[in-house]
Amino acid sequence: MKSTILVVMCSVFLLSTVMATSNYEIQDEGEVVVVSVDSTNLRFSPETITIFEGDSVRFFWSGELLAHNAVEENGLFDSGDTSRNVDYTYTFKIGENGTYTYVCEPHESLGMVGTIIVQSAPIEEEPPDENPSSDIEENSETDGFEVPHVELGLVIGILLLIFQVIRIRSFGGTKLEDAENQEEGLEAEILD
Ligand SMILES: [Cu+2]
Repeated sequence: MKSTILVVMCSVFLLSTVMATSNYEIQDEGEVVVVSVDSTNLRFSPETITIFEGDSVRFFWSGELLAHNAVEENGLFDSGDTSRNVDYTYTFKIGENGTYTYVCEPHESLGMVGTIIVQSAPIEEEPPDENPSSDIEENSETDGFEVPHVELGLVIGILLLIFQVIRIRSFGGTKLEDAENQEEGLEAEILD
């Protein structure tokens, strides 16, 4: 009975930890669109891109014949000095939606100009309940405690167990039944 509570406690704790972690990762993710220099040596490729807030543009070229850079006309981003090898990434933050023009400074007059259209971040629906972490939890229950990062949950579970034992002892035998009933209720709640 108590070991069941222990396992349930650990599972709930781990589940919440994993879910918090994965939410953070979802927020952090954005698409990365690469802009390079085309074969004419005087054009960005692609010249126009459309992305969302949270996405990144990576200006990437190497071994070019000419040295280039990418500078937003209002200074939002700037890849720095012109170079034949550039690897510079700018991530558009929430609120930075709009249309941006950037140039290669030495070749602007020759038409080396690019456009980035940044759309507002899509309003995300609750992601469907494909929850890979719940599979891991089930495995951790059946396999015993073989999942390496189970330790913290285990420690908390043991502390709760010790707390229960102390409480039952200090309340004496007459309260034991009440405590057991409370545990039943707690377990039922968690399992719901
Ligand atoms: Cu250039």
